[in-house]
Amino acid sequence: MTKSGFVGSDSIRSAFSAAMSAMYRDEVPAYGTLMRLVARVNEEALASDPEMRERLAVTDSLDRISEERHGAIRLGTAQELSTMRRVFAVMGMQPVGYYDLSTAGVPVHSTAFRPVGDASLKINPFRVFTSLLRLDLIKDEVLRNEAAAVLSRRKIFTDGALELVEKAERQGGLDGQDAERFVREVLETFRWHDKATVSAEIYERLHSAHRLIADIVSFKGPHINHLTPRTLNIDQVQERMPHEGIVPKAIVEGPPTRRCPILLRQTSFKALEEAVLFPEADGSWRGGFHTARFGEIEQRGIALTPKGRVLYDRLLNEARERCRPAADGSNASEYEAALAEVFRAFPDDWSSIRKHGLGYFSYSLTAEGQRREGIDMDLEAAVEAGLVRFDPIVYEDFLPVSAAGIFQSNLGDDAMQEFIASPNQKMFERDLGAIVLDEFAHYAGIMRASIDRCLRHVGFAAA
Ligand code: OOG
Ligand code: NI
Repeated sequence: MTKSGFVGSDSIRSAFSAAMSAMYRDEVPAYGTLMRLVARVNEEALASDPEMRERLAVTDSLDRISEERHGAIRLGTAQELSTMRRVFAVMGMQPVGYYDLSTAGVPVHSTAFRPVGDASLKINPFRVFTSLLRLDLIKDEVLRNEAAAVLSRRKIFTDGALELVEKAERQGGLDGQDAERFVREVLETFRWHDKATVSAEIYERLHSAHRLIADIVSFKGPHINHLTPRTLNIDQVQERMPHEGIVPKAIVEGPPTRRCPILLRQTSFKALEEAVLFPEADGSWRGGFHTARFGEIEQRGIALTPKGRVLYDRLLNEARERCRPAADGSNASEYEAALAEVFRAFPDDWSSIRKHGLGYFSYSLTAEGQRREGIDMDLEAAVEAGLVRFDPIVYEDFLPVSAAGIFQSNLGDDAMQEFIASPNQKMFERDLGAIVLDEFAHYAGIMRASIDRCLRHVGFAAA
């Protein structure tokens, strides 16, 4: 509770992510199975690596290590997106980054709503990858207009949720009772509805334009389509999923296994086919199926600078040119080998990563550095002398190629489709009603602030 009597936005976010997790485990039992596997693998990883255990005990809460880190939704209209921005703001989540997925054959563009401050991330890092349908990429004009008409009629937020968002904005926060109600009301927007709002015939047409379009347009709201806990050993979970009766996607997205983890590695179990009902003209319901919901896991590494990211992108492209991963997993080990080999060109010790300017680090005084005062040394010399240490800053965002891989494998493996690449951040920001935060500038700012703190305390000459 803050001084004003309002509940802190970090607490509201924590309550929301816990409520969402409970709802999703209930709705998608395979997700509960994945959560249990992740918790087991994390326990084993901590038990077998006391050094990691010690390190994580300092920086993270060990008892919440296996909790969700992110989820994802797909929205249909600008109005839905801008209202969602206001909803997330109440929970201390800001739009960070712009992701164009049209290049990868997915007709959406996206941002991630997430906490940005270090303290907030520590309390609860939950974020939501949020995509907006690009109706402008649907070629068939009749279908495009039909989809727009269906979307314009739906209301994805409850009246209670809208009322509480306005109240939070007006007052600058919510008291305990309102916060509790807010979480309950907002959760409704993310709930699964097994009754479609369009006929089976329209669903089929949307589906053949793109499966994602059918998923976004045909239902009452933007059901949460996956949640993603953190794993300490993603390769282990990937390997063990089949023993638990869940089918993993063909490959782990992102960089290969390394000593010094970079960016983000993710994998998922494939989306389930679920029974749904379509309304008929005579008021009855017709049975059918829809595939949308899955479970994912993630393991994060250091945030890369633009220079590091260019190298990462180049190497990833090179690996994919050597071996394009097939959706059925038939060449998965060949792809993994190509990836590992190509990524040898990316330095794999923290010191080299730092010296080459490839990653963002947080600098702090060592115990020895704290004892000494007013040392006339630049930052590099102080690092050399053991007065200043550097720790990797964790990447908290997403990767478009990986996201496309996650989308694709959960849309069905025949869904690959070509769109003309057309990033349109301006249009996205207009629809969002705000500008997205630039992730690189954000990490650079964290690094800069940590350097300034060092310089202030010890009075080093300018770095
Ligand atoms: C979002 C896929 C992207 C990730 O982890 O990269 C994503 C979606 O399928 O809606 O969540
Ligand atoms: Ni995800």
